[in-house]
Amino acid sequence: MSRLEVIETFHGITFPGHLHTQESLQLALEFPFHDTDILIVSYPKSGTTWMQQLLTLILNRGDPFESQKVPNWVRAPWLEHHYSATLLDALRQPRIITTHLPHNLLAGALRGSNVKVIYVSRNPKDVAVSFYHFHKMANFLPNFSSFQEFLNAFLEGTVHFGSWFDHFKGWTTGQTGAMTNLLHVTYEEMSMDFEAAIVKVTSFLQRPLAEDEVNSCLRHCSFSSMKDNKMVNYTDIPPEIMDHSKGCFMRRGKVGDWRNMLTNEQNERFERDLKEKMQDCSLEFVWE
Ligand code: PPS
Repeated sequence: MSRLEVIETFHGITFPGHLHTQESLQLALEFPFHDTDILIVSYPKSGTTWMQQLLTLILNRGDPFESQKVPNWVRAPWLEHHYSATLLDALRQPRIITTHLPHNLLAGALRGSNVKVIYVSRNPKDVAVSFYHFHKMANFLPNFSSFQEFLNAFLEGTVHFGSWFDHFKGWTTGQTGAMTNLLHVTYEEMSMDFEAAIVKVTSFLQRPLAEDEVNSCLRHCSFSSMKDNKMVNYTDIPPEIMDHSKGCFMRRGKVGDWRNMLTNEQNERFERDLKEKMQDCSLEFVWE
């Protein structure tokens, strides 16, 4: 059987076997972080690639060379992917590392470290719509016969990468305990005022940029620029893995696209689930 069809179940969460093995997932849990590491954490389709691009540009003081010559998965590898071990070893300090793992799985590896964690979140309705479209083009993700079927699985938390609700709560609420080195950035604030988001991130990293360097970040992180950049748009990935005739990775890049997909009934169900599952979460959401 091809790895594209393999599903790895790890700590009750399913992961695509094309990218993960039991060993690579276990290694992630025991990863020896360096205090200088910068860790991007996100549930899929929340703005991960956007943040990878921004951090690459910040560390290069706005010089776009690396962001245009090195694929995002090489310059900011996913901790849990099976091909990442050698990539991580080859990175220069400070390393940009990416993960979709939930907090409860990574808490042990992060305990006592000074890793700077940037948690990127997005309105879960937009996440669900983006993720659904991604399932159609990514041949390492299961097929769903309809959006309704996908939505049921998303709300039940049985999709690959687990429950959005658990992921979000795990990384943003009290469970993160003494993690003072965590910055929460939303897709919506990046969309609304990307310059302010740059300042927020550079302040957190204590790496202020000059005006022309900020302008370069703005230019090379724009949706149109990233849509045309082969180092982030995945068009170099063979069609048997990502079928670009079925959609684009850089699809719409909009806040509130869920309105074009969810019926009133689906939206009401989503709202009910949100209310019920997030009642123990005191964060205020600005998702529109
Ligand atoms: S993944 O597969 O988890 O790495 O995906 P992720 O990068 O988290 O999310 C992909 C969505 O982010 C959108 N995107 C952007 N939006 C606005 N501006 C920029 N620069 C940008 N870069 C990526 C991308 O289009 C996906 O969202 P949708 O809604 O599907 O368009």
